[in-house]
Amino acid sequence: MTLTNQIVLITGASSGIGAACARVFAAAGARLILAARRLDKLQQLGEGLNLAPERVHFLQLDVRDRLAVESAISTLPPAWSDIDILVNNAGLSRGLDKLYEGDFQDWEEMIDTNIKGLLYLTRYVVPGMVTRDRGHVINIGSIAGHQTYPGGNVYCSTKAAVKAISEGLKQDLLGTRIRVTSVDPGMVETDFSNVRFHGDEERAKKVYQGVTPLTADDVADVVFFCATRSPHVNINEVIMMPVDQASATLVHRRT
Ligand code: NDP
Ligand code: 8X3
Repeated sequence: MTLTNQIVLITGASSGIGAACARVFAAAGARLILAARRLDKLQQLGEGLNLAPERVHFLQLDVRDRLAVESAISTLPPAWSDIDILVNNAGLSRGLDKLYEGDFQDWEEMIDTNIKGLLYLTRYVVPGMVTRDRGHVINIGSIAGHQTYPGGNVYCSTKAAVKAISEGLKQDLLGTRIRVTSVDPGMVETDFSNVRFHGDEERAKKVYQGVTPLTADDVADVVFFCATRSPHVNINEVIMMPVDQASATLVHRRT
């Protein structure tokens, strides 16, 4: 399936997996709507991609803000409004505390971003897809949605919710030509751990010590694979992890 001139909306495009998805879809000739809170990072990415203005549209957006999401989607210029592919990637973990010691603000941030933000984007973008009877929603879940690990409690529950939402959306879209996919990675080296540990870079680095983790590009490759199957093929779920990882808690460190 060709992606030339297809409109791809990627949330969390300012970093990591979202930025890598932007690069891979841009290279395939897609037109990109890049969304995140850090507009400067989106613009830097756009400059690096060297795309003509009609090929990229920036949305400074906090996905936790429902009214902002509604307004961003409903006021897209007509040339950008018929979104073909929605990559629900924006997300984060905060903390690795025991549940009974957890930080309420960390909880709110994860639930509001990973679950509610993803729902808002889906709710405002998918009706247009249904009207056009075409489209693809690709959610970035996690192995954390399949296996709960110590201290992962709330983050894991948000990704379990993403798994359920992907399954539910697929069921609710039965009878349409719209596809739904969940790409669920294990350890990917991005800003993820730095964000999880509130900027403690030393602690973040230790997560990947002695391991060859997945890269954001590895995940983007898989997202792209799912998006480019024949139109009658739906890849429901992909679980991927580094060779040195066997589960959320089983990691082989070589040094
Ligand atoms: P990064 O921290 O590198 O990127 C996270 C992205 O999400 C940023 O672009 C950030 O943009 C965006 N984001 C966060 N909060 C919001 C918000 N409220 N509104 C809009 N955008 C937001 O991490 P990753 O690339 O690793 O994470 C991307 C996704 O992949 C997440 O859903 C994560 O849970 C998932 N994942 C990551 C794994 C990993 O090991 N790295 C493994 C499995 C899944 P900005 O701050 O500019 O708003
Ligand atoms: C990110 C992967 O295992 O750190 O979702 O939760 S993990």
